[in-house]
Amino acid sequence: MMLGLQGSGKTTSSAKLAVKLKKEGKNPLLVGCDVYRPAAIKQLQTLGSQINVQVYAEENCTDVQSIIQHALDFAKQNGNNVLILDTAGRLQIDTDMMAELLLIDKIFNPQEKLLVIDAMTGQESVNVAENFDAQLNLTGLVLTKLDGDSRGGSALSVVYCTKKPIKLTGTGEKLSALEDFYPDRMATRILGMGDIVSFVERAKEVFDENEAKKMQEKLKKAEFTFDDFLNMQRQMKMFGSIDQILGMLPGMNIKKEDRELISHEGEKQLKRIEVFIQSMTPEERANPKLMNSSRKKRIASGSGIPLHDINIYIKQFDQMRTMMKGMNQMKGMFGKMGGMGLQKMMQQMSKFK
Ligand SMILES: Nc1nc2c(ncn2[C@@H]2O[C@H](COP(=O)(O)OP(=O)(O)OP(=O)(O)O)[C@@H](O)[C@H]2O)c(=O)[nH]1
Ligand SMILES: [Mg+2]
Repeated sequence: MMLGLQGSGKTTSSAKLAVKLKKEGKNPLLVGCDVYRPAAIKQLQTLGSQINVQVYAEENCTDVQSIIQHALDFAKQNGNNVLILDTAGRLQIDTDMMAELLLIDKIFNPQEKLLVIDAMTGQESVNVAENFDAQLNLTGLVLTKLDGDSRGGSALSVVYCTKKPIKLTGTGEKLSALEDFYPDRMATRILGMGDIVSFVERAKEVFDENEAKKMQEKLKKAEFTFDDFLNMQRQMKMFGSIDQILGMLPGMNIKKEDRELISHEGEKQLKRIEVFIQSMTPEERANPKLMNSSRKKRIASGSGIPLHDINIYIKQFDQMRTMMKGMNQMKGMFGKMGGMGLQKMMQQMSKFK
């Protein structure tokens, strides 16, 4: 028995489930129990013919109980060994609807009572699931529309509150888009777009607040020096590799391989920049404006880095300084770690060539 709010994906998931069962060698029968929405039976019949699965429905009959009884009789004669009951949805859980479902449950005692939840619904689905479970004692959950933008974080709360497993997931409108539930994939999905919680926790561990405030002031006034850059880089290193940092930031959406490449290149460049800065005198490090051509030449021969690259580093350092000054969201970067601020900074840093 497929249950759920209106539009959650019951009918689609019923058809998907039929496809899955058929593949497993069963002979499913789809039963149209949505007798309220005029087009519901037609929808089920269309889906059934697409997947070559029989549909039992009675047009002009609103007695769901008798429809199911007839469907059972039909199945027995016809050799169907699984019935999938596509029930009607409602905008909110209403008592009439629940009474009807309770009756079906009592009379036919379905082996599976699956609540279909739209992943986009968010935390409201917790209330819905608790309500359904309290009345019907669900056997499992189906989480649909995981192909959308939603991360499906509500799955955690729903499972936690009902203690019922997610048995299937819907990952598209196509009737093949039904998957078993893989907890690790769900966890990666929930965390994968950026584990901002770990990110902030890590930041709190690593960055010194006083240091952060000083740095913030400097950034605001564009007093950021090469020394500060080195300092920042050291703190960054304590924070983790560029790869780890990128992995924790939300919305980066970079593939793991690419992240490793960026990280590898980025770290190589950062090491080179460190050598470059360490070849400067303390005065030069504290005052980037001192960098004239004879000083640059001296640093080039001292560090073994070509003058051309040194010019680029200095130019990019200046750009970064200007950018940082304008970056209002950098507020408390090392204290509160404004994620976007750091993200932009990392991008800028990885541009060093
Ligand atoms: N992208 C995407 N769309 C889905 C998925 N499952 C269902 N849909 C779409 O969601 C809409 C509603 O799906 P239905 O299966 O009709 O939902 P329902 O729960 O039967 O709706 P009612 O019978 O009106 O309560 C349809 O346009 C489906 O194509 C899914 O996993 N991914
Ligand atoms: Mg439906």
